[in-house]
Amino acid sequence: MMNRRKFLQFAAAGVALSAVDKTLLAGIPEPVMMGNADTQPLLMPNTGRPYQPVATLNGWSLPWRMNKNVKEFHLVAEPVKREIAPGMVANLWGYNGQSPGPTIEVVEGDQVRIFVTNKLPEKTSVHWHGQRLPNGMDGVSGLTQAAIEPGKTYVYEFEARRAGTFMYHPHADEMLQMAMGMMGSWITHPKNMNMHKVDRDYVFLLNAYDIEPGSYLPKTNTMLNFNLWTFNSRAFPGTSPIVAKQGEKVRVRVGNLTMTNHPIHIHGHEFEVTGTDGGWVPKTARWPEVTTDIAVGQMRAIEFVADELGDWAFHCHKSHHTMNAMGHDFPNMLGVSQQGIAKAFSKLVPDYMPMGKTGMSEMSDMAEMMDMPLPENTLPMMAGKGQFGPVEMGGMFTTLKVRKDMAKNDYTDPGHYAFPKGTVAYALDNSEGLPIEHQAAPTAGEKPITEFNVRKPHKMSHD
Ligand SMILES: [Cu+2]
Repeated sequence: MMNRRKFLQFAAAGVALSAVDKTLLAGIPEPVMMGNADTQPLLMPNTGRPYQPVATLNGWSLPWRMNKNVKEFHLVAEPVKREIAPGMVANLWGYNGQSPGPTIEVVEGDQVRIFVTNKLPEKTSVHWHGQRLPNGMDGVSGLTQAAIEPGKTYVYEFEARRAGTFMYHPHADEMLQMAMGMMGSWITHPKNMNMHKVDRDYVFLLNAYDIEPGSYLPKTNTMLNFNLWTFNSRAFPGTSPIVAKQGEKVRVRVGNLTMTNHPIHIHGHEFEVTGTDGGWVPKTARWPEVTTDIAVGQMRAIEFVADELGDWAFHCHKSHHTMNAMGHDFPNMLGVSQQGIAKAFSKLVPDYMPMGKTGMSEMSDMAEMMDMPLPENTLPMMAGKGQFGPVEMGGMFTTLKVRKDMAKNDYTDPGHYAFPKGTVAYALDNSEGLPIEHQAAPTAGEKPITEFNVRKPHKMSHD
């Protein structure tokens, strides 16, 4: 967590963070800033009522101060630099140094006051998506309040009436400001700590950007052609893993502020949707699944017992959304040799990314072979290294890492899974096939399977 001391260190080191003029802000809590895109340690509550905090994937929670009985937070809307993954930085708009902004955590029944300072070049507002609150605190500029002009600070004040998962985002020049990354998560914890209790509680937002390879600024009029699909403004392999100790009950809360739906899929486990935008799903109304579609503007909380050890994929199931910086205009080149063509094209079209003759994996190999550099500030479409080779994923992809030993509040990456001997899919190094007892026995009346199934390709090709 970035405290004041660290913030000053950052400022001294010349890191571009906005310092808010103190004289302007007398009586307002000093804004807390974040300098990097890693998953930060839990913010354990030391004032106010107790709760079990959430871990924000590639994010952090905003510290508050108690003023009498009111929890006071300070959000600063401002231009930020966000590392999407190592090798690519985007010039976004966000809050308190990052996009998304910090997660705000309160307890059901808390009286909350949020100071919002606008350091953007245009007016903004903050809408507290999903909350029950007085109409005038709903943050719809023009409709429920005047927009916050650049340089101004507005105060929002309401009681967190309903426990659950919420989001915040501007309701002023909304399309542009959300396409620039302005959003954050909000968790209202239940008053009773034993309600909806889990061992680990994660939250992140689904967001998307259209940033041309070689540029830093998102195009903000895009409706369909987004090329960067992210979990909390972070693309694989930049996404942090979801970690758990074997047997722990895990909740993952996901909010969608992109322009399309995302079927979020988990490997190796089944989950139940336990919470939606509207609150908690009654136990009798839950069913098990391995994929749940999250529509635009929706929040979903899924819960599962992490009982299977390993490094399990966790991703959006739209395969275009697990790719980075994807161009959509290339033809299907399966079966077409491109020796020589790619290099020629890349001279004419700097961001030309061919589709390979045998598939798209070929592409990354070819780029390396032909010495085709990636344009500046972009990500390979398919990236990430696993212990067995390239993962060939990007975008909305991460891993669920289940281990025998993980300390209670330890959210650090435990590294690669150590597969027990004999539990990994293996290459057949013997053309005779498996020993016969491994094959299915023929049922009565059928020809024995071995008669036609065990061929001898070696002999045939060498004859
Ligand atoms: Cu998706």
